[in-house]
Amino acid sequence: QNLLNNLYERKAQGQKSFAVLIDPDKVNLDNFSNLLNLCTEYGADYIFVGGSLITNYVISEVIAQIKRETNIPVILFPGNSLHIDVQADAILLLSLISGRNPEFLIGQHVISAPLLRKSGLEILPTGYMLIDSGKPTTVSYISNTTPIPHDKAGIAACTAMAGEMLGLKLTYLDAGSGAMNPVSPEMIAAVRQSVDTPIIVGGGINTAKKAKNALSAGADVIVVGNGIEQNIDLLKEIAISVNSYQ
Ligand code: 1GP
Repeated sequence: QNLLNNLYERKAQGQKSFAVLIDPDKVNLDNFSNLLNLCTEYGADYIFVGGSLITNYVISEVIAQIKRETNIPVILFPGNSLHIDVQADAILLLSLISGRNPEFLIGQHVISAPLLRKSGLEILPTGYMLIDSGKPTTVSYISNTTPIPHDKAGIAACTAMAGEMLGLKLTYLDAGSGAMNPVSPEMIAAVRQSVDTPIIVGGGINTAKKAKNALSAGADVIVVGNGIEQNIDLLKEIAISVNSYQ
């Protein structure tokens, strides 16, 4: 229960956080140590590991290295029940509530439940919402779900509300990795007003300005993946933006 409690405490104190998303398929193991050192140096709060489609199956090696070289909590961000690794600290148990595909609402969870119970991983029950970003993303294709239209903040607010009423403890608004447009501040603000859960926002946050926009609108945690893969200096800029709220 540590990470979940901690997320709620941080939210209560208005403390903002950032997570670095590591896609195991894109990790360059030669300079991975460098990235991990920078994550420690700039105070990344969490490392998320995962993706909707993973092809090279080095999750285990990647997590082992993160655990060896940092003290940052590792949270699985799975695309399906194959993406579980017990070396992590916790797992975002994502129910894809913006979609109507039962497989990602509950199906994969049923398959994984006995393993998760045995694993000792902290379970973070998460209402996961995909938001249209202007172009199809891997996750919308793989999950076979329609994202919430970019400008329909009301739909996002009602979806988040329903997720919270069903008992989901975190709300994740995701425009998808490499999104052309991140989730709009208007939508984040509408969701902020409709739920008390911590709100995680990711997808297409590739500048400090976009990070600030998401945080000012009410995100508690921002997730940055692609932006850092393309420009490692962004890590420092994101850290500065997040710290400016403390
Ligand atoms: C995607 O929220 C994450 O699921 C992060 O997206 O890779 O675009 O930063 P980016």
